[in-house]
Parts: sequence; C-alpha cells; structure tokens
Amino acid sequence: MTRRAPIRWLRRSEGGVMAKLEDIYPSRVKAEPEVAERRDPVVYSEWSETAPITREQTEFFRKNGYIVIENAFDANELGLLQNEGARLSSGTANLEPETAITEPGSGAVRSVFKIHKQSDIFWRLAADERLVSIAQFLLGDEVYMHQSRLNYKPGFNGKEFYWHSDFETWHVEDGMPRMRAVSMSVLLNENTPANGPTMFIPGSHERFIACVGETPEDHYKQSLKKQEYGVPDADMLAAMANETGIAMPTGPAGTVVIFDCNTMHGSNSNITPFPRSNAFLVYNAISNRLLAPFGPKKPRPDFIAAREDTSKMKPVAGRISRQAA
Ligand code: 6CS
Ligand code: FE
Repeated sequence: MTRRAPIRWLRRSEGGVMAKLEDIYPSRVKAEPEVAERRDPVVYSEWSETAPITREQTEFFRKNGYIVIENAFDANELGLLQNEGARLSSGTANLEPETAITEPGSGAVRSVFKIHKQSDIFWRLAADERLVSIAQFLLGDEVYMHQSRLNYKPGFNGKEFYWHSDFETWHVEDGMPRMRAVSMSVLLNENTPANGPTMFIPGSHERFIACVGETPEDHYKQSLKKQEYGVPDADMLAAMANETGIAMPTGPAGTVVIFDCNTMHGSNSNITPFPRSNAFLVYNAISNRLLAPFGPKKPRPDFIAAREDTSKMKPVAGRISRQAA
C-alpha cells in the first residue's frame, strides 16, 4: 500500500503562484525504514533500430538497473584520460578547493568533483556522443551534467563506498524531483574482483528505500568521505540481496558501466596495490532539473549538484584527442 506522502510546497514559485508539489519519495522522515514502489519509468524511450544500444542491452537495463559497455574507448583515449586523472590528483591542478576530497584516515585523494568543468579532457569525455546518446535514449530527453567526479580508490588506501541509492541523496539533499537520471562509470583502470569494483543489487532500482535519520547540517562534508545517513538498513539490504544477488561488473580500462540513479550500489575498500580509478558522469534529464531539497533547507553546493549550468549537452563525435579536447 503506497502511503500518500505529505504535501510539500514547491519552493520555486511558478509565475508568482506557489505550486504544490507532492514529495512522492519521502525519506529520512520516519523512525522506521520503508519500501515504496518506483513511480517512474526506467527506460523513457521506445527501442528502435536507431537506438544507441541493442534491444538486449535495453531490456537488461530495464530489468536490472545497469548495463556494461565493453571497449568503449581505445588505448590512446585512455592514455589521455589516465594522465589527466593523475594531473587532477597531483595537487598542482589548481582545483576549486572544495572539489578535492581526501580519504578518511589518510591524505590520499578519494575523489575530485566537477571534473567536467575543471578539465578540458573530462569535459570532452562528458560530452562524448558515445555516452550522451545513450543518456538521451535512456532518459528520453535532452540531458545536462548533474555531477561529475573521479573516484580514485587508490591502492592500499581506497576506502569503501557503503551501499546507497544515489537518487535517495539527490532527491532529499538536492531536490531532484523524479528518477530520470543515469550514472556512467568510465573505468580508467582495470576493475578486478580484488580492487573494489562497484557492486549492484540487480532490480533494486524498482524500489525506493526510505532511510531513517535526519540529515545533518552540511552533510556532504562527511558523506563524500563516508556516508552514514541516507543508507538503507541491513535488514532491507539483506532482503534485496537474498532476492536477486549481488552483481559485480569487472573489466579492462575503457569499459563503461551505466546504472540508473536508483540502483542500490556500493564498493569495497581497496587493499591491493592496484588503483581502481573510475570517472563517474551523471546525466540528468533537462525536464528533471533540481528544485529545492526535499529534506534540508540549504541546497548542496554547485560542485556536487549543478544548478548554475544546466544547459543541454551537445554530443561531440569522434575520438578524444589532445587537440579535440
Ligand atoms: O552524495 C553524492 O552525490 C555522492 N555520494 C555517493 C555515495 N554517490 C553519489 C555521489 O558521488
Ligand atoms: Fe553513488
């Protein structure tokens, strides 16, 4: 039984009249976790021969909430991306200070955010037609970059990302209205079963897990290092994992793992010598731009949740090269 969510006022007036917007995915408001059915499509477009992915890939994504695209980028492109990734974490890239996140317990770089705005090469990757065309197809709309980040998961020091749904955070803390966003993880190093690849619970995207616990002030300052709010409870996770198992896509650098904004995922710490650096690009539908957060009053900063530049992305064809960045 889907409990009707409390009516909430839209904090952005439409032509002077405050429109009411129902929060259909309330979370962090109850003392007990809850499960609600997804109330949004997974694939927003009809498949046809002109689609950028096969019918099988489309149906796999609809059912499981993720797909794997192999060999999307060639060795030359990967060399450019890997060198650029190293430059961004070197301390000499003149980054916006808040965008570089270190690992809890060490000074190792955990993530660099907003890479599409701080690097021509990563801007070019984000705008690549091979990625944007799939995002447009899955979301059935023009798209913009909601968030980009390079998660380095360095050898020995790369700590885990506990289980979570990105959408739960993006809805509660960023005001993302509906499930109409998709993440693309471009593997810059080989992801093996040993060095902390992203794990998914297949089919979990079809349920919205409402979490407990009130969001702390400036939560992102903690959550980007180690997320402790907006994470599902163990019973819920166990039930889902027992139902459909845990998938752990691995593959060589150049593989792209695409997953729905609401697919439950996480990854283990990396105690191997081999880094697991992946570039994450989050495409949001133009029709799904952020409103006021459904939880805390204060929106998160632009480097995590784009509000300043939500212009539609124009896909760029061809291979990534130093000149064409
Ligand atoms: O809060 C966020 O937006 C970030 N946190 C996680 C664990 N995944 C999505 C994103 O990187
Ligand atoms: Fe995530």
